[in-house]
Amino acid sequence: MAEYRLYCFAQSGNAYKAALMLALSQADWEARFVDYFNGETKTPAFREVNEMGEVPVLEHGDQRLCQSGVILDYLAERLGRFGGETPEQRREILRWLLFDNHKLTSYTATLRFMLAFGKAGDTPVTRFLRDRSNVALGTLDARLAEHDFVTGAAPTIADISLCGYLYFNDEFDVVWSRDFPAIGRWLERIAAMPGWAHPYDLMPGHPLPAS
Ligand SMILES: N[C@@H](CCC(=O)N[C@@H](CS)C(=O)NCC(=O)O)C(=O)O
Repeated sequence: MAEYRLYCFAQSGNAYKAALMLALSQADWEARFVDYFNGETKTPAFREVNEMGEVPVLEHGDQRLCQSGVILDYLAERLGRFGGETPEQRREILRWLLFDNHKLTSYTATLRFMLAFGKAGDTPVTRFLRDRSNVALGTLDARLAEHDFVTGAAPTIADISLCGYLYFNDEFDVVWSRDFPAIGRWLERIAAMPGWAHPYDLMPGHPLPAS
């Protein structure tokens, strides 16, 4: 059995944040596939694993953690990677983790879900989500026009969190070079790091079976 066990599925950008951290840190980990598209996260058995009914969930020894930001913080501490050096850096990482969870991932992931899996097309709801996602992406793009990584010259768990959904860009109709070029260059820098893999290659469950 591997040292770390991650409940995940390939289409989950939130689970990707934890999986990517484990991969970039060359940790000893294994995936535990969660059959989200057949309702596993809604089952009583899964609620025993996570009362919030979500992936990712990380098991390590007798610990069981959920919420990608908490998992990233825990892994940074345990693995000694991507966690920042000073209290100021750690607060800066926390600032971007909160921005990601509230403003970037929330709107972008919901937009992508509705387009890619809900086949919603162009509706008032998807237009609202796209506007909100674009504002958050614009904030990130402006930051990355000035810095190689979100909190400075080196990658941290803030980068790992913020990029969680952004390698799925063809599923929410964003072209980085056209729309947010600094984000595109940053995604290439992350993808060049040893251990990087696309979410569909890092976690089980892709492609989805034909419905
Ligand atoms: N804030 C949470 C979000 C986790 C989340 O939304 N997970 C989704 C998959 S990407 C999920 O498991 N949803 C289950 C459900 O809604 O039933 C985190 O960062 O871990």
